[in-house]
Formats: sequence, C-alpha cells, structure tokens
Amino acid sequence: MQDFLEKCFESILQGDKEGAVKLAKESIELQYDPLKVIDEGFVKGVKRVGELWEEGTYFLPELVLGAEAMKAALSVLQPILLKKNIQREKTSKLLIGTVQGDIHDIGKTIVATMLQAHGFEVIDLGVDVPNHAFVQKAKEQKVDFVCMSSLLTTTMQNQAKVIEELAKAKIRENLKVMVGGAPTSQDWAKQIGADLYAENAVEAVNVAKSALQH
Ligand code: B12
Repeated sequence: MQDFLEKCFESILQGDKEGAVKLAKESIELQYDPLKVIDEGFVKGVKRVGELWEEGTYFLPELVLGAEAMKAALSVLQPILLKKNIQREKTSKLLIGTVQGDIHDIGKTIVATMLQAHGFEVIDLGVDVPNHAFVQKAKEQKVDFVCMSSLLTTTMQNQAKVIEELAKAKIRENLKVMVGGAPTSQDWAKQIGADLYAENAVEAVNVAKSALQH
C-alpha cells in the first residue's frame, strides 16, 4: 500500500494526468480506501507541488499540471466515495462554494463530496462565487448550511462579507455558516462570526453532523 501511495504522490509531482487516472482506477480494483488514497497519495502530492512552487523549483505551468492531474484522479474516485458512504435519508441541505476571486476548487470539491457521501444534500456553486450568489441561493433553496472555502489571504475576507450579507437578508439565524480552507482557522471563524470551522473534509462531516444535533 505504501508503495502505491508513493506512486500516486509521484504522479501529481510529475503532473502526469494519465498516470494519476490510471492509479486511481487501479486503487478501485485493489479495493483500497479511496479517502486514504486521496489524502495520503494525491493530496500529499499537490501540497508538495505547492512547496516546490513556493521555493522556486517549480513554475506556474507545473503547478497547474499537478493540480489538473489531482483533479482528474479525484473525479475517478469521487463516485466511489459516494457509493461507499451514501445514506438513504438526506439529513439536510447544504450550500458550498469557493469565495469570490478565488478559483481553488480541489479542497472544496473533496469537502463537498464527503458531505454528500454522508447524506447531506449538497448544492455546489463552484468557484469564484459572488458574495450575493451565496445569499440568493441560500434564500431560494432554504439551506441549513452555507459552507465557504477560501485558499487565499486576499479572498478570505469574502467569507466575512457573505456572513454580513446573510444577516442583511435576514436569513443568518436560519442557517449555520461553516468556513474552511488553508489560511482560515478556528480563530478566524470566531472573528467573523461563523458558526463552524473544520480543518479537513473528514472533520467537516463530523462538525456538520454534530451541529445538527444542537
Ligand atoms: C493547486 C494550487 C493552485 C491551482 C488550483 C487548481 C484548482 N483547480 O483548484 C492553480 C495553479 C490554478 C492555483 C492558482 C493560484 N494560486 Co494556488 N495553490 C495551489 C496549491 C499548490 C494546492 C491547493 C490544494 O488544492 N490543496 C489540496 C487541498 C485538498 O487542500 P485544501 O485546498 O487546503 O483543502 C482542504 C482544507 O483546507 C479543507 N477545506 C477546504 N475548503 C474548505 C471549505 C470548508 C467549508 C471546510 C469546512 C473545509 C475546507 O478541507 C480540504 C480537504 O482536506 C496551494 C498550496 C497549498 N499547500 O495549499 C497553492 C496556494 C493556495 N496558491 C496560492 C496562490 C498565491 C495562487 C495564485 C494567486 C498564483 C498566481 N500568482 O497566479 C493563483 C490564484 C488564482 C485565484 N484567483 O484563485 C498561495 C496562496 C497564498 C496566500 N496565502 O494567499 C498558495 C498557498 C501557494 C503558496 N504557498 O504561495 N493554485
């Protein structure tokens, strides 16, 4: 298994989309835990790509290729994640998206998939979601949760702005706001008045589920 995870890691590092897809398919045949393959193989790879980019070893094209390979592998594994965990009853309705100005969607998509796999009805608004779109959709769909992802220190402010707009639209009290993404934290969530914060996709499921019980 360790060797296999190492190959997944390498495929992202090389920006080898075909190789990553092949490994993702192979992991299904071998009945490996998809979450483990994602977290300890592919995600580790994309994080390493980021480090190499930061230190100037990799340039933007390599960063993009790594991310694309990661996304391709993820799209193979997503249906398996869903099939493994899906529950018959829907627990509640949840809106998710990456905030305005931010196009990072890998983490957001993993979180959305995991929540969906655990029975939440998920409406994924995608990336670069205008602040007002979160509010409008939340109102229209009467959602129980609004979840926002932000990977940039320059865009995380939009999480706060959406919370303000939800209050202005008088629907803030009707729903829980959950925030996440690398630059965010529990402290940040508290500072902007979000109800919930989770560091990763597994925690997001646990936090959302426990919020339902309160
Ligand atoms: C891949 C990547 C890209 C890809 C994105 C491809 C895609 N389709 O998503 C591309 C190449 C397009 C890209 C572009 C840019 N990027 Co970029 N990118 C990354 C990189 C390497 C990995 C991000 C990633 O996918 N991680 C893997 C996922 C699984 O982790 P995650 O996103 O953190 O998500 C997990 C948790 O945070 C959490 N989570 C995430 N969302 C949510 C939401 C909720 C509700 C919850 C509860 C939890 C949660 O759960 C997830 C799963 O465990 C990071 C470096 C890094 N180490 O993070 C830089 C990084 C985020 N990028 C960075 C930058 C600067 C940029 C650019 C501005 C570069 C440029 N000069 O053009 C542009 C921004 C464009 C824009 N407007 O958005 C910086 C941000 C710096 C900062 N602090 O603001 C980083 C940190 C790199 C760095 N160290 O400098 N990037």
